[in-house]
Amino acid sequence: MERKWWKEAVVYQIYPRSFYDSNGDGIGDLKGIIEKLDYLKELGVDVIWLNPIYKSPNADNGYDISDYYDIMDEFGTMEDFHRLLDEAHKRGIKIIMDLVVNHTSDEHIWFIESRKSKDNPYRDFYIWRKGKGNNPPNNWTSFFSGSAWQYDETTDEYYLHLFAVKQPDLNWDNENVRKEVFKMMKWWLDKGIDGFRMDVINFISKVEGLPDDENEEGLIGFKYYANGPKVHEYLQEMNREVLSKYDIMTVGETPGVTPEDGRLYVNYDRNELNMIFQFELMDIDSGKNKWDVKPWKLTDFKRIMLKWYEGLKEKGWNSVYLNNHDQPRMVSRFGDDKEYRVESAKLLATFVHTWQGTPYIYQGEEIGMTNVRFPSIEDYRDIETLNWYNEMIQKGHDPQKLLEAIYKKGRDNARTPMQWDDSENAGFTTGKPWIKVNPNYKEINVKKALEDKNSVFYYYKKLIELRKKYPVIVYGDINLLFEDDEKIFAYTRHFEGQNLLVLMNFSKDEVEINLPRELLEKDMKLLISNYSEEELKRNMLFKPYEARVYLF
Ligand code: TEU
Ligand code: CA
Repeated sequence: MERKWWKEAVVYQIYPRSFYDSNGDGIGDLKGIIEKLDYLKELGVDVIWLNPIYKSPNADNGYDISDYYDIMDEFGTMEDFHRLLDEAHKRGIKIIMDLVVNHTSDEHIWFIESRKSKDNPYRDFYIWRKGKGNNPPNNWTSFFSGSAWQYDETTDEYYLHLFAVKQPDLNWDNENVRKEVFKMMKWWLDKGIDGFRMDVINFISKVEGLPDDENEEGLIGFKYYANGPKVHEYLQEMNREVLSKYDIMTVGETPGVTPEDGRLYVNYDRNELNMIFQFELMDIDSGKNKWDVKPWKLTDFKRIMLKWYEGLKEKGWNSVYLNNHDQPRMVSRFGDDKEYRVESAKLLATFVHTWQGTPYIYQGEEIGMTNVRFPSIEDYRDIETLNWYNEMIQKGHDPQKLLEAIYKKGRDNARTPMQWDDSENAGFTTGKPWIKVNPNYKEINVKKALEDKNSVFYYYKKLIELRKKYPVIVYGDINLLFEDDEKIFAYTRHFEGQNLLVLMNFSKDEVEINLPRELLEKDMKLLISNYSEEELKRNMLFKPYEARVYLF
């Protein structure tokens, strides 16, 4: 297997708005990130992925970009950005940027021009269609509730927006759109950035004719733009024109992708992307839709991860993540955010860092931050959450039940400010934060974590160190043990004579693990565990959420 720096790297995702506020306006900013680089250096991460920092009216917190060549006012200036890149590089940390090119803001100059007239040179940068009588051109729905079409009076046509009304979709079939995007990507790469995370990159090619979806459930129209007909042609063109000219890493965000589709994006010989984010694991607890939460099973968890491991094996590379800025906090979703918060946060980290693939840490995960339960809908900021809530209220649903779903799945769970210390507003800002802090910040914060050698933070630090020391953790193949067990997740890994045994109890019960004889006979060296050495004398009796990693 070919060694690559981005396979060995650990990525840390920063949501700048909620990371650290340097000037007291209640909004995290680039200077704030610079101030915290030493903290990230201490943790040991190699790459920072920055959520969008471009100029934006913030309908969707920066995913609606009005100028790709400028920095969002609240976040600082281009000079601040250059300093951030420089200071990160000085510490040996790379920076990848979010590339949001399925859509722009409706305040982007291209769209302002586009909507002016049917013969404007930019008209064809977006997807405009005539309505069907008084109805939109087709029945597709938006991720953020309602129709995916917005009527525009000026020219008496509709434009397509898969996300918010303020996020019109670009028309990738227009060669000039692709040229502009590639030019912009080079402009950033020439500044020395180290790669891109590409927002919904598998949505850029829509099926010709934009047909009605006969299946009127869930996200209507999805199959007509997810992994569309020309997506691979466009990504190969992007690779040829831009990516291949730099030593960078790329990761595509690709909702609705199976391992078969996945291979087409990441197989080495296809020259498209290095990695993608699969969503099958994130959908593990979804019923009719993300808000309809059903219990998840460990056997499904294992099955999905194994399928992706086998699916990309030797021909491509996986990314491993359990949360991000769109998802609930992993310890609340897959662990226990009460009695066993620390243990289960460490257990989940053990999985992310010892499975095959590049691990992605989302800010705050490394101190075990949890979901939040705001008392009122007024406290929420996320457009997806608010649009859904309003739509459901109009349909007559019970507000309290809606809040319960938001507590489990709302995106603001991940967007509350980073908890730095136990002072007011968790030390995130001296002003009024743009979104309230999680009230548990007195208990869960960075200052406390750094003072406690048994903290979640130091466990992450150690996992990252182990990854650097033992190539088997990066490159080893995987063999699952006890595949059908609903409590135990266990596997061995092998690489060039190095062997690893990972044992994890994903339950609140004590569980005895009966290792197969051939493993019992081996000389095992414990590399890391989330219970104390003293307790480990219990041998193979595993405490709640206990995790151990052995080298043999
Ligand atoms: O997310 C894409 C996406 O599919 C999300 O709508 C996701 O399914 C949803 O958030 C889960 O609840 C990306 C970005 O990560 C997200 O923050 C943006 O809002 C979205 O694209 C539009 O740019
Ligand atoms: Ca600020």
